[in-house]
Amino acid sequence: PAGTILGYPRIGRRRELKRAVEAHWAGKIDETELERQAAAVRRATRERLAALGLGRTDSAIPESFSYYDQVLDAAVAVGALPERFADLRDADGTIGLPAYFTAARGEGERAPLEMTKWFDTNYHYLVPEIGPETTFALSTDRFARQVAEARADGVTVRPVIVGPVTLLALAKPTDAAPEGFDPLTRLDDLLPVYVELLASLRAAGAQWVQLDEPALVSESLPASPAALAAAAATAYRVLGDEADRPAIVVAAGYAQLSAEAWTALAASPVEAIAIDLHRGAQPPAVDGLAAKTLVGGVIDGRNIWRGDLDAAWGRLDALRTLGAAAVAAGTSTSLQHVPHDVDDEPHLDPHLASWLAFADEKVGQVVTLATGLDGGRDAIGVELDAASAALADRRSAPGVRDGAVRARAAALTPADYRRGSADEREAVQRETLGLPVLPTTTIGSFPQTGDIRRARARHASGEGTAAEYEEFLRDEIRRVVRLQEDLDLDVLVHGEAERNDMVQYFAEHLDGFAVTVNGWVQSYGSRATRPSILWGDVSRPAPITVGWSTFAQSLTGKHVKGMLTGPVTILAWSFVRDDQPLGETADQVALALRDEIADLEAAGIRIVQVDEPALRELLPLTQAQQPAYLDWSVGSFRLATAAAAPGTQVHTHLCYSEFAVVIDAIAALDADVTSIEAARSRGEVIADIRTSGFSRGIGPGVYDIHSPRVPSVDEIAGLLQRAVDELPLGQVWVNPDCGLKTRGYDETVASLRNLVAATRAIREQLAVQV
Ligand code: THG
Ligand code: ZN
Repeated sequence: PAGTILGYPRIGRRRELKRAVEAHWAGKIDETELERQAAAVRRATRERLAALGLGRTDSAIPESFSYYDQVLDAAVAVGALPERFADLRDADGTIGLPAYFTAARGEGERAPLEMTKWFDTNYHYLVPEIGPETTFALSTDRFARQVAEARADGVTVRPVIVGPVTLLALAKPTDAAPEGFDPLTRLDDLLPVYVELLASLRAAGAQWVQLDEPALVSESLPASPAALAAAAATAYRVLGDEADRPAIVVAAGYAQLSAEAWTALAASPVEAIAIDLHRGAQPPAVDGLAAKTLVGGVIDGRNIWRGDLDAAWGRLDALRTLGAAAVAAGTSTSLQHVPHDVDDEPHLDPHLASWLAFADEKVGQVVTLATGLDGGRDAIGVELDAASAALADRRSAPGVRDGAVRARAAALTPADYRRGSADEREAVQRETLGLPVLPTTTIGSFPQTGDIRRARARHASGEGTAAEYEEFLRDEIRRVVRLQEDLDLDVLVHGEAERNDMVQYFAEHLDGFAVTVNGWVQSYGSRATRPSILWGDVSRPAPITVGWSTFAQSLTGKHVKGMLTGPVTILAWSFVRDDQPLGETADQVALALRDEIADLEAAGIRIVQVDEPALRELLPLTQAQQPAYLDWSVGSFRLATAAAAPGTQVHTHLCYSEFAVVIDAIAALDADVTSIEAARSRGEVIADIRTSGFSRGIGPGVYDIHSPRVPSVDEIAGLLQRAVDELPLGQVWVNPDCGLKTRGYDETVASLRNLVAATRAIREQLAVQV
């Protein structure tokens, strides 16, 4: 075909798959019913894609369904599940849904596979565990069944499967593996199973298969680009030389394919290569292309702008100069990173809507470009002109550029990014805040109970009065403050019952943002978020959090922290305008937060936390781009916080354990206190803090909030002891790993009680030593 997409959202337009899967987990529907509902989602997708113009019989329609995660799907297909799930397999060794879901979610003592971010996206995949002992064998016929299912409906789909190089490159060694084991060394053992898998797809009627190899674009994996390219050369020679297989398209989206990998794939016997021409540049002419189809990924698979279709056409047209047998239009990545359909957003401003393309609109763009490839530019002149007109309209639309916002940003000087001496701040704060040694606090959110969700939903749907909702939230704050006083925590929070999501809440209260109703994007498994759309210059029409924070402060003699989400995280978890550098947009958000902090201070709030859990997430994959990123991201945080008075204690919170990777950036944030996720890798985190010379307040989380387990007093005291042994006493704070929003109240109260008791025990012991 002259056009295709690399993958499509799998959760269903109304999150039908989430409902089905969660109902199955809850025991409400059996496996047969789950399979039936999943098949209905797949059928609806195929029919939708055909209606949008992808061919039913030319393999243009991808089959990219997954019950949970595409990496787990590939690991399961080749039998690469660790030993702890072995007894969940069927008698013949097949990995069915019970083993699949247990590997994804864990069960009792059986830990799930680790989850981590898929390249630099907001999607999280499950990390395969592969060791020298892993036995590879075809362990499910699910991919083949899906091909057959589509054929029965008259559709020849192109199954999408994570390729062997990426599967191994993303895997971590099993517990049984020797120190330093590299899963990539198992490639030769793995390939025969892919050979068998491809044969089974052909037998089921597949004419093409798409093997996803985004590892070939990354410079951030343990294996070097050269090692990955060498593995790809081996893999695609072996797979390509087999006769009994569908045609292969190797898809390497998410960034520029490495030069080595490009050369290797071009020289291999695969039939097609799909490259990212949105993030990546046109590759050079190399040997082997004359026998290949090139799929030019000119439509951005991970943002929601209608974009410059004419420029996309130009890039695609240029690709034809490389001498490939054929060129097809494509997306830069799977469309799993964008919502389904702009037409499903009745409340979006029509003007804004005309600038957007979600998955369905992007399919339309690909179909348009494919028509152009077949019939020449004139055949699509009308569509290209319409897209250009929408882009011009967007450039000049009110709100996209706001003179006051721009003037303020233009007037910034380096001094606006600097707070006074950190040592002096520390002295003032020690003097005035009156905090004990080892101050205890929480990250910010308290459990979001069914009551809170229901009240918010009622309010959102226009039921009840605003005053009733306010009073409900005030009651909630009263309860949370009283609870924290009873627990005897030192620095309190208001609990964030008013927030659905820590980014969406701010997006709803800032100019320049829009929010969606049905714009769900899978985050992991059955979970999704609705990223906000940052489309215009950002400003703050009115204070956002000040009322809630001051109300909470009025209830207690202890300090209540103001709670804000930082500029980098707001950008990372939104769809962000693509017409100016991210750093400029981040600074606009920072200025709005700077004003919010000033208002919090004026209202008597003495401690303000600005969360940046996504600081690490946006770190570019290519090392050459990392310094510039750290520069603007750290800069925007500093711009947000630098106007705070020396006596105002600025906190930040980051949730990931690879602390070492960004320790310098964290220090450069110049926050007074930083809390981090550390319960699962505490030893390393404390060692990293010590060796880095990080000298400000630090709260390495003392318990893992991702599990309902209540840590004992002894356990927490042990962790604290380690922190006070290795770090200066005055530096250490005591807090959980992360916010408590997803936990229940029973375990939260029990855990916090133990946290306070453990802190007291260590304080007493220290007093004795002194
Ligand atoms: N907010 C936003 N983006 C995020 C996170 C966030 N991206 C990264 C990380 N956190 C993703 N983690 C989660 C965790 C839980 C859920 C989604 C992403 C989740 N979602 C609910 C669901 O799918 O049922 C829906 C939540 C809702 O109703 O709004 O549980 O914290 N913006
Ligand atoms: Zn966190």
